[in-house]
Amino acid sequence: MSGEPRPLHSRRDDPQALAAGVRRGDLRTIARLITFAERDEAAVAQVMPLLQPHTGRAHIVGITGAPGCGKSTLVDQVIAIARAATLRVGVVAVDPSSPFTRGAILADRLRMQRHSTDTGTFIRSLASRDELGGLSAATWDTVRILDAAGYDVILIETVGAGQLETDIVAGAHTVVVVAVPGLGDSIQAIKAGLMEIADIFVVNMADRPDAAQVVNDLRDMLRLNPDHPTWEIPILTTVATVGAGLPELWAAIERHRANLRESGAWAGRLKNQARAELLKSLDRQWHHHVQERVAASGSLARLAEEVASKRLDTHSAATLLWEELGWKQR
Ligand SMILES: Nc1nc2c(ncn2[C@@H]2O[C@H](COP(=O)(O)OP(=O)(O)OP(=O)(O)O)[C@@H](O)[C@H]2O)c(=O)[nH]1
Ligand SMILES: [Mg+2]
Repeated sequence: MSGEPRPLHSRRDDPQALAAGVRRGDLRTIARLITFAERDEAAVAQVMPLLQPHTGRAHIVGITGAPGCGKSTLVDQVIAIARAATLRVGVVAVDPSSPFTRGAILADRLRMQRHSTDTGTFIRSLASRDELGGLSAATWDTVRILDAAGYDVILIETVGAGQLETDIVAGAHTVVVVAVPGLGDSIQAIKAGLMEIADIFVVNMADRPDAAQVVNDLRDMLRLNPDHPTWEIPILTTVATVGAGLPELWAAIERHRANLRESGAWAGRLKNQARAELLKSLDRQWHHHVQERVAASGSLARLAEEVASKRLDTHSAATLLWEELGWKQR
């Protein structure tokens, strides 16, 4: 990730052509642009302004929960239901450790590859990470690309393991948090950050013992925190492997969408997400700028030498470097 814009590779990478391809729903172009987003390539910064006016239509649904709780299996089932309702579905699986299991989806993807005009389902995994918010930026660029391409529903699957993943999914319109029985204290098993962002709870693997206990624990927990004036958070049970409870989950997702529209909260979610994203983007640009300036100044080696030979401490050296680069102290 250098600060220098990379050259565009070919005519196909012309921003206008890329944007037009995405708008047409051309799968190769969509895939290509997402790859650019993953690599933080200059082309993305040139294409996104062209796509932005065409975003805002899709219902963005986050599905999160502990590793192996059945997120991908649920996503598979949700895709099937949405497709049956003739909706087009985009899926962004962030850092997935297990593959989509459903043969039908694989078949769908093969079919789509053969008929590149079939834009019914688009599934993309993002596995890259960087602590400056690169994963989040790539995820949301991907969401926006799929939104501009006309996908009606965009599902983001993230493992609810850390703050990074929680932040990513918190910007979705509708957040589905998945719990499962058999992980000991069921509430403890759901990370605190996830509890707060859930719009819908799903207790998956309801074919296992103790699913009812998890439901009860969640219900008690919600009773203790009743601060959702316009939306009563449902607790649903599913057996994702056989699709049990899936129509009810889909109905709840649709109900939540209608609720956001009616309450006026629809745009608010994305505004919060945009604000967080903007700060991260600023951080990254600033970071690259500082790196470049430091590399160009030549002072780093000299000051490091001073620190190594104990003539300076790191804090004072950083302050000197900061001043040498012409910046004022805070
Ligand atoms: N018994 C039972 N097994 C399930 C159910 N849902 C999913 N599984 C199984 O649980 C395993 C994990 O399912 P995934 O859908 O890959 O779970 P995931 O949450 O996407 O996993 P990661 O992406 O690795 O975090 C698979 O073997 C599924 O077949 C369910 O309702 N009941
Ligand atoms: Mg998965």
